[in-house]
Amino acid sequence: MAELTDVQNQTLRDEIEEFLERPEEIERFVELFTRAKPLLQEIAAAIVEGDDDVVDELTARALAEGIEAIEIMDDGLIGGMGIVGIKFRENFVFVPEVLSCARAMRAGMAHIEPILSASGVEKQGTVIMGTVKGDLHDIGKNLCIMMLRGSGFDVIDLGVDVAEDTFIDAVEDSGAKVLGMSALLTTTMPNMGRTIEAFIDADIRDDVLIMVGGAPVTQEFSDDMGADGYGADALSCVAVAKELFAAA
Ligand code: B12
Repeated sequence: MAELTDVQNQTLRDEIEEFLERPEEIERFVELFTRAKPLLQEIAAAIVEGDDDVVDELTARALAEGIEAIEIMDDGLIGGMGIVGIKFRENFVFVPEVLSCARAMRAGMAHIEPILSASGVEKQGTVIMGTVKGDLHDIGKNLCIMMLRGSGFDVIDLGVDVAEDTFIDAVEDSGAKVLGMSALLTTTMPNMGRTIEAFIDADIRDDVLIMVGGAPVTQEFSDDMGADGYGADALSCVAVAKELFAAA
């Protein structure tokens, strides 16, 4: 098992030591950052510090050095955001700081997206994606969209705080066969179920297959509300979309 001293990056070592308390979370981040390449550790540290200029520069450098876009995303960008999430949960940082970190994350994603999208894979169909009503979290949804586009899907991004009717209009207007909903708040998760009910009420539930995701969402919750698929991360979002298209 890796030890905290095995993490090369001083900022990340300090962050783990000062802010992480749960043994399983300490272990997870120590493992992740011990394995992550030094440059990706620097990217994670810059995300934690909310420094978008540094994330911008280092992500470009990592790509220029030949590091895979997915590896930069997982070990650098998502790794750093994971620490931010814990600090936010434990009230060590507040909304303004998290917004800076989210801006830094976007600066990195801006380099990754064109690469994933240009991978030249076979076209797969159209997916509609949106974060449900009342919810402004879009980092995870945007990562899913990047991965979907990179896997050959056309994606209609409805953005955040998307009302039931907007989802319905988008399906009717585009004829898309798959719809993905994201929610990050326990208070907005029920809006996924309400949206599914709105599709039933509009008599078009059979026209579209619906997948759901977001940190608090589980397979059980997805089954209970009558969704057709659930994915825990951006990779499984692509896998679920493929399965749903195969079943459509
Ligand atoms: C960044 C962030 C913010 C930013 C959002 C910026 C943005 N543009 O998104 C800001 C500062 C605006 C914010 C605001 C708030 N937030 Co906030 N936020 C977070 C934080 C730290 C990280 C979320 C994130 O981006 N994670 C990284 C991404 C990569 O992960 P992800 O979103 O889970 O997505 C992955 C998977 O879930 C999956 N996935 C996601 N969507 C989908 C969809 C489909 C179809 C599929 C298949 C898969 C899938 O794939 C993604 C990629 O792997 C979380 C903490 C956490 N641990 O989640 C809190 C958190 C979600 N926020 C929380 C809270 C409370 C709030 C506020 C209410 C705070 C406040 N007092 O104002 C507001 C609510 C605003 C609103 N109405 O939405 C709580 C929610 C608690 C709860 N039980 O509901 C959390 C958990 C923090 C905590 N307290 O622990 N937040």
